[in-house]
Amino acid sequence: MVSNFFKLMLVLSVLCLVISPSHSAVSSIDLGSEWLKVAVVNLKPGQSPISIAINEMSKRKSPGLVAFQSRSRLIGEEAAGLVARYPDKVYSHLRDILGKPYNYTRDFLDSMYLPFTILEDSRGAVHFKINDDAAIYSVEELLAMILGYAVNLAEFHSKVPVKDAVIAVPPYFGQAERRGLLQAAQLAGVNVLSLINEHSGAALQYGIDKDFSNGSRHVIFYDMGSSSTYAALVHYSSYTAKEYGKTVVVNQFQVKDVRWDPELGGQNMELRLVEYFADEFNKQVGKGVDVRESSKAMAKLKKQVKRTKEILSANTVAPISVESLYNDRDFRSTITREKFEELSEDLWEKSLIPLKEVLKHCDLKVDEIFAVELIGGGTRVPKLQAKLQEFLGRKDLDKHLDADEAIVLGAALHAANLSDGIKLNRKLGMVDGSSYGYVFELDGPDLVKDESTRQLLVQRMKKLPSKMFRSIIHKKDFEVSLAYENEDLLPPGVTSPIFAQYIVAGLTDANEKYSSRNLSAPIKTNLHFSLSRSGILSLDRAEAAIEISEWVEVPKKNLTLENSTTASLNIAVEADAKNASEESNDNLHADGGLSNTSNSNVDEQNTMDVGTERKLRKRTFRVPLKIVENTMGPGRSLSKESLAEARYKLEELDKKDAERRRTAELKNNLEGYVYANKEKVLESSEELGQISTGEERQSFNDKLDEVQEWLYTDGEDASATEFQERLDMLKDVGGPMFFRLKELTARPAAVENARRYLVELQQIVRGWKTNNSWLPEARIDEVLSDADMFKIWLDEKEAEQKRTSGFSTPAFTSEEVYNKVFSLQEKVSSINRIPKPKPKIERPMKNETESSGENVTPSNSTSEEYLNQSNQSSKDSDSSSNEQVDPEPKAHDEL
Ligand SMILES: *[C@@H]1O[C@H](CO)[C@@H](O)[C@H](O)[C@H]1NC(C)=O
Ligand SMILES: *[C@@H]1O[C@H](CO)[C@@H](O)[C@H](O)[C@H]1NC(C)=O
Ligand SMILES: *[C@@H]1O[C@H](CO)[C@@H](O)[C@H](O)[C@H]1NC(C)=O
Ligand SMILES: *[C@@H]1O[C@H](CO)[C@@H](O)[C@H](O)[C@H]1NC(C)=O
Ligand SMILES: *[C@@H]1O[C@H](CO)[C@@H](O)[C@H](O)[C@H]1NC(C)=O
Ligand SMILES: *[C@@H]1O[C@H](CO)[C@@H](O)[C@H](O)[C@H]1NC(C)=O
Ligand SMILES: *[C@@H]1O[C@H](CO)[C@@H](O)[C@H](O)[C@H]1NC(C)=O
Ligand SMILES: *[C@@H]1O[C@H](CO)[C@@H](O)[C@H](O)[C@H]1NC(C)=O
Ligand SMILES: CC(=O)N[C@H]1CO[C@H](CO)[C@@H](O)[C@@H]1O
Repeated sequence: MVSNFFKLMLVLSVLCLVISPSHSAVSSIDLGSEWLKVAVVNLKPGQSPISIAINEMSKRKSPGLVAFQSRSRLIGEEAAGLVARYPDKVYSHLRDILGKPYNYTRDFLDSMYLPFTILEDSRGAVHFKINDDAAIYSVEELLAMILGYAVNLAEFHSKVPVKDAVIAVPPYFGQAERRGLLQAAQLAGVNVLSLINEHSGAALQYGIDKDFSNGSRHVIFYDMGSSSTYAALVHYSSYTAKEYGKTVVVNQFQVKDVRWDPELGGQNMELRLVEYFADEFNKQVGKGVDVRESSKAMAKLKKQVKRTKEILSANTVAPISVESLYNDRDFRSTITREKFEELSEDLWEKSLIPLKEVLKHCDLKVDEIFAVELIGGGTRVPKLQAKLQEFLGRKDLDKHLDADEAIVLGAALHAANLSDGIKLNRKLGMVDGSSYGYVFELDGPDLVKDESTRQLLVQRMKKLPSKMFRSIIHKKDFEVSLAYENEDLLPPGVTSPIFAQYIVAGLTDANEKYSSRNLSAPIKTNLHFSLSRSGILSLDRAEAAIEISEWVEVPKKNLTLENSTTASLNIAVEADAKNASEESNDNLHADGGLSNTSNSNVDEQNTMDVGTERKLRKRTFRVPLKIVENTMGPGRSLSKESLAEARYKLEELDKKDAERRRTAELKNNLEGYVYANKEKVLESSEELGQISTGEERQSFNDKLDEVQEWLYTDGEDASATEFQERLDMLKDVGGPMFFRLKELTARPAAVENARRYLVELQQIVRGWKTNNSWLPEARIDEVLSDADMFKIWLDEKEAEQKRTSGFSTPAFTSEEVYNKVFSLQEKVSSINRIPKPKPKIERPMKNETESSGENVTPSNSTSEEYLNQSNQSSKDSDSSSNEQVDPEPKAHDEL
């Protein structure tokens, strides 16, 4: 641990030197199924550039929980405190049920003893019914709250606004999960720079401080988290490149493969213990009692079992103890590590499978692997380590990374690399691949299904990001579905391989419109797909490509040029075609897109025209087609309306949270005021006697008592306004009294101060008169007269105060005195600032005139030059445009 920490510091200090300063902060979020970790890249001087954002309890990881309890929403640590008491109101494992069908989610939650009230939404996914206020929240909405919390932690930690983030996701996250997470982030107002697969985060953190120029290596990252396990094979290497004429070594890594078990993790072991202890408790109690019937009891048991499992990692026996587990009965027991390992017998073999698969598919032997780095909390279990050692035939396992934080720190590096404001000088190229292979399928009227209507679009591990392009020939509007390539390798819980459906519209129309033209090829439909950096596949654009042959009049060129002109015409057509595909509509409707291009090409070549001739020319038009997304099922994205509604709901909750915080603060203020002043009234009763009547004090004291009483009865759950009103009321009563008390000493002190200054002022003025003869007489007289008036005011007010009772409003205040002193001082210092006039330096007149003469000349000539120039340039452009006037007739398009 110590050495890990030291290493981390080392990396950070290296980064310190290489990140160029600027004022932005970006964050990374490792969203686990139980925990979330947040890192911040912040270039404030004096801070380490990449750091973990600790939460309000000073912890480096926060519970990924949202709770709704007595009309409040609580997130993170606040929610964690409620799990054992209100297991049905603290929502967890949201990451694992995002985009999943209802049935899967229900079974999953049941297996975890999570007693949430769930409903099936219109998509077939779940949403949650929150009992207290009958509100309903989607998984996306709850996740948005957690992501918002994460970004708040980042902002709180870095003290600057953080909007950009990279979010780490498990490799088996499918399309619905990735899209859903992006929507949740959008709802939370988080700008996701990219999602990153967890293994890439770890691989980045591993490689950032290493040099692979002496040899490439294969490293496997083995991660067992609380709900899933994966093994990723990563190849590190380096290449040399030229940079500013220098040869530099660039290190890089590529993810070769990743294999997973999405339903195997630390929590499976915990569940084995939970079942074991539940049985034992039932046996202890007898009488057919089943502790499983109480979700509260199960929540308590689960919480304690986590500790028991942790203890077993370092000990051979561990106790468990739960006070009042069920029906007021305590539960106490112990378990040996041996028993625990026996309970989880089948899990140990299972845990090796991802590792074995990744080796098999990459055709590598164990001894070709440089290191197998362990990350994730699950890898702390001794039996798992023993199994891995046995399989790998190694004595020592590689634990060079922080098992908890490697991913989030690596993701932060990625965020820094992607953000505009931050430059990482330490470079590490990263190539990750798609976790799944994808196909597209076409369907529609008159579409004969064959090998062309179902095609592989993305091969597994295809580089992220990528763009794909496919052409098909068809005459009518059709449907495109995107699906997982392999039905046996779907994301957990997903039942249908199809994850997106689109209708491509406008093709039928285009066919009708152009079929009468002299088509030189059948109308093609081009489909443009993209696989984003976040691993999301989508159909971005579709267009119909129409190739027409037509005769056009072109200017006859002189023979030697004819050949080249024709060639350039062809090039022009091609160029136009290419460009049209990159640009959108503008060019496509245009009658002129093509002719413009060809014209300008011809212009350059030829200025002498010898009449026109007819030529056969091929032209390609691209007509954009409309794409309507029509995805069905639980993976469907929230509609625009749902998003707007969700945003409104979240804003309302945020407002309520802010109000709750304000109320707590105002209550605290009121309590503080009552305590402090009750004490004051007691302690300074003598002084108070000088400035207040006994009646006044009694009345204030009574009011304090009254409010105190109220605070612990009706005021317990009062509103912010009620607290504020009472504080204002108390201040109205107590304020003048305490003010008089303060003035009792402050006023004489102020007067003394003022009189001392008035004496000092006389000295200053005397000094001016003798030493600073240049100071204007009038200003000095003004100060003196102000000082006299001030003195008279002081005398008058002091006399008035003597006549005034200490119990009533004072004749004057210390503040008034200080203000008058300040304004006098202000005047004095403004006189002090009047500079001594500089003795005039006598310059011979001749030289002065000479230099001013020099000045005039250039300014005169410059303006002349400028005029000349602009004249000339306008002439130039005239003549050139004359030359450019080209008699060649434009080709007419009758589109
Ligand atoms: C979900 O489960 C219910 C009963 O548990 C069953 O009737 C229904 O067919 C299931 N739906 C799907 C899509 O599997
Ligand atoms: C590369 O290897 C050589 C010899 O094995 C060693 O001297 C050198 O320090 C190494 N360089 C790096 C960057 O590791
Ligand atoms: C950083 O950005 C560069 C340039 O876009 C890219 O080549 C490289 O793979 C990125 N590396 C990481 C770790 O994101
Ligand atoms: C149609 O195109 C062909 C070549 O593709 C050409 O031979 C023919 O003359 C064209 N017909 C018309 C009417 O333009
Ligand atoms: C064709 O153009 C070239 C170059 O512009 C010129 O030298 C030549 O005289 C021209 N020939 C005729 C027949 O006009
Ligand atoms: C046109 O150029 C091609 C080769 O580019 C040549 O074979 C052909 O003879 C040329 N035709 C004329 C008319 O110059
Ligand atoms: C495409 O158009 C852009 C300007 O819009 C131009 O700079 C570029 O050269 C064109 N590309 C081709 C291949 O003609
Ligand atoms: C420019 O020079 C002429 C005499 O040469 C003078 O009359 C005129 O005022 C000058 N203009 C400026 C702007 O100095
Ligand atoms: C008296 C004086 O400073 N004369 C200077 C006037 O300017 C010329 C050149 O500009 C100098 O050479 C003289 O010394």
